[in-house]
Amino acid sequence: MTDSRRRAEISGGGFAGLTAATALAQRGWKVRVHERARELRAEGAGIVLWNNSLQVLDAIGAGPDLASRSMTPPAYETRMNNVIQSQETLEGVRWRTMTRPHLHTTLLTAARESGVEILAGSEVVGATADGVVSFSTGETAEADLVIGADGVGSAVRDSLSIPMKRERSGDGITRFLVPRRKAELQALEPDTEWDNVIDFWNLDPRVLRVLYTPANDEELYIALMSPSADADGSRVPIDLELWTSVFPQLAPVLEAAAGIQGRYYGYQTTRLDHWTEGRVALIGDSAHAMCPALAQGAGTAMQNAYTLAVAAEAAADGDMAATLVEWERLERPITDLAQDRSQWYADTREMAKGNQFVGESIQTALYNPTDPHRHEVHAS
Ligand code: FAD
Ligand code: 5PR
Repeated sequence: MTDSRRRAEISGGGFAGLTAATALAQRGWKVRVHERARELRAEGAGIVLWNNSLQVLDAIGAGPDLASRSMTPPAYETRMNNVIQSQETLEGVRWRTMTRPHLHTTLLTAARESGVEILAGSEVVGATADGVVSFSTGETAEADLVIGADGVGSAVRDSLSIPMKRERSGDGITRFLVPRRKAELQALEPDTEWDNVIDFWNLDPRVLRVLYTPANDEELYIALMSPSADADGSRVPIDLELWTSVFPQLAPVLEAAAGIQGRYYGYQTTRLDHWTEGRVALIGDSAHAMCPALAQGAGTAMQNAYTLAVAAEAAADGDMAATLVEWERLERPITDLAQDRSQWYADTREMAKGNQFVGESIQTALYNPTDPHRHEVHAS
């Protein structure tokens, strides 16, 4: 008997690719994920997810696994020159912190349990609008839907020659996972709630910032930001003397970070003229890389992965291209908003004033991509 299931070929086994793969497989599709790296693992340190992506994790059945090793800190605190500007308790807003390896493992498990075939060491070199993917081996495959989830340097995107605008910021960041060392931190600053996320900003006389994010009981995610023009501030491994002179209360965890090589990432935003081309759709950083200010790069990647799977499932035979165009029309504005706000925060450093997650800056986080009625217009 021939396999009558619809087929999806996905380039990239990151957060976007694994989410789309799982959601499609759970809808009866035959799905292959091609990951260029030989090993399936997440690069990077920690991550914050909000309601929009937590809803997606629930919908694909990965909620309990994710919750088992992640946390919701009591507050999101902002300090400027060590003076508390705000402690946002984010009442009624779902958010969680975790390590990147934990999120990646959670998604890998969900994908495998849903029957997704994951091929490590498989590099995609391009795709065509009619659904043919080609690989570095010279082989090709045909699919009803091709997904480019291959990150900011996307080969699928580049092969389609979609016009793209890239905006680079002057700031960047080096990220680490280190032990919590909560007792030592408490000894240095007893009045501080060390379970909070604490965004330590210093603007004067020198721009240096540490974003302190507990990821679970044992692991701490710290991100050290400086302008790329500051050679000492952006050096890796970090200049321990410089960082502890500005943030003495973080000495125990900065010492741990200094023992790790680290890598400095410059912020960038990429905007595409369009996200789809025939049977090909782009999601995640390949379509909409953004500055990390609102912590929505992975969140919007997973959100768009999920809504894409739902839309593709509903597409009639021969109608995939039009379905994808309509999917982009409906889903893109809420991602564009997160990109614009993140770029604005990165450019202005307005987050240093506190109350970071209000108004338009919290809208994407509150979005529920699994609500079938989310696009209905209510006449009032
Ligand atoms: P990627 O994670 O880049 O995955 C792409 C995958 O495709 C990789 O595994 C890669 O190896 C593979 N690949 C690439 N090319 C090919 C090819 N040709 N063939 C096959 N496979 C290929 N987001 C949040 O939501 N919350 C945060 O707190 C947050 N913090 C951040 C902090 C920093 C400093 C930065 C830089 C980003 C942050 N982000 C955050 C953003 C987030 O990391 C990205 O948006 C997210 O990882 C994008 O996922 P993706 O799956 O689209 O791409
Ligand atoms: N939020 C998070 C983050 O990792 C960063 C930023 C905001 C969770 C940077 O790494 O503003 O740069 C930011």
